[in-house]
Amino acid sequence: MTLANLDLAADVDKIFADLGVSVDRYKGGTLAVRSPITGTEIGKLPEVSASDAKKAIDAAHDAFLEWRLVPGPKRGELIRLLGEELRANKAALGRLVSIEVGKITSEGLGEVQEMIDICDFAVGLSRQLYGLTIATERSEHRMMETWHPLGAIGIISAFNFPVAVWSWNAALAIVCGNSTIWKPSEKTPLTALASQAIFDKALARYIADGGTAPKNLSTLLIGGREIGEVLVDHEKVPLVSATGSTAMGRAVGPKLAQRFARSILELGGNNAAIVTPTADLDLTLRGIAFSAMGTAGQRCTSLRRIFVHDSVYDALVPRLVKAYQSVTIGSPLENGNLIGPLIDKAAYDKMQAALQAAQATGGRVVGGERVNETEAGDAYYVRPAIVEMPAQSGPVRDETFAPILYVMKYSDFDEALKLHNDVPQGLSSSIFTNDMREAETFVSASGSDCGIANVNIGPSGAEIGGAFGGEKETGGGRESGSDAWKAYMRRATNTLNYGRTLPLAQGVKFDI
Ligand code: UN1
Repeated sequence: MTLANLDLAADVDKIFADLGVSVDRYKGGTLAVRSPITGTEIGKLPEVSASDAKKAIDAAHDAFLEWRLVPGPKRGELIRLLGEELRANKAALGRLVSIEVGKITSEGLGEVQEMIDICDFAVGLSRQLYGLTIATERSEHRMMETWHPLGAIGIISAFNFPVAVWSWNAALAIVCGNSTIWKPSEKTPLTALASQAIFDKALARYIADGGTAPKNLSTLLIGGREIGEVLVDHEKVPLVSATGSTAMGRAVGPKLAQRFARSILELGGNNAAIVTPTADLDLTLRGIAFSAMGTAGQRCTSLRRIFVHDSVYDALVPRLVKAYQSVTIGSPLENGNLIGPLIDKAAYDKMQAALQAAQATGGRVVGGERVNETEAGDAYYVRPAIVEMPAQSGPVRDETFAPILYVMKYSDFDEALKLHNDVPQGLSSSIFTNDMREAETFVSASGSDCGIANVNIGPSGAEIGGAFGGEKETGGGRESGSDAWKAYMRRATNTLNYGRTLPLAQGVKFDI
């Protein structure tokens, strides 16, 4: 089937009909959504006003006041049901992710799997919100810490992982006893609406099974930047978890700090790999191809720079160039295609500007041109670009959200490591090596300065079990696994005296 013949609007109708979402909720509003697959409109959603958004946040706060009293494992039961509903609706939601974002089918499904995985994690966590018991210096005292729910948590998500990132935050926040308010990207409100409908199904089952839950536990706010601002400025939101550009983080972070609210910021990445003399080149080729070209270079974790040792440069780079020239590009709904479209024209323009700037600084560009233009003039498919650079300069230091891989040659490991870290961003990183010293150095204190550092796999495609996030201009936040849940709770230190005297700490005397 050609792109021009695809009827994506009909697909969307069917998905929402199956989910029980009425047409007026995704058509007939003001926020137009286009599928990047064809560039055609697939929805027009009603937007919330700023004053209604404020009221919704007040209501979410009220929901929190009730939900925090529900025991953790019972809260976990709701998320268990959410995981079940996601399993039941995996194909539909995965397809909608593909339609709205342009991800290939297996990546659309993978995104929903990531949601299921975090639900499973959160269910276990709901019985493990552990605090410490701490040795006290005073006799007949006990000291401990307790983790309490925090409040109505704001979630601002980006287009590229339109639903997984919501679920990382929402599943944890809810088992931790919070309510959530979600402002999705204006580019991807349909998948948000579908996820909220799936959440509502889980909630209805939970209540039918005898569970107690307040109204407005999970709120979706569809709107533009001004709605994000309402969320960031509202005094009843103690934490905002925001994913997006560094520019967005620079606007949001100081505002939250000003009112002493917390933030989890997951911003730009400029992820690199070092390919050393002992690298397994077959594995390296596959690792680079997936991380650099996959999702059309539109992951925060996408591979954007590689440093290749001069002894393996000629054995690897021509093979990579060949892979770039032969990779299959086209409708992400069609099996066999590995590269779908860019999200929109603005992304395409930014890619072309970066390639021109790279050329102007001595870069040799292969690829980057538009494909399928005659079939779908409003869709932006590109051949991924591979650019041999004489140095790490010009656009190499920026995150361009497109499939551009900058290739640089090195001869000294320490120098490569230095260049690896010499960019403003610090999300993810990798090394391809079979040299134990290089591998261990890379993940050591003096190695990669990123939040994620991998050996013999690319920088993208992390599992949910680890904490996800990065350093420097990436914002410092951590979401998802490990102990990231602690950011969604407040910690109280408790000292209890079960004796009849009142010894003071540090030997202080105060006898009256
Ligand atoms: C993102 O691009 O914002 O590690 C998230 C990965 C995915 C998540 C990416 N699990 O590539």
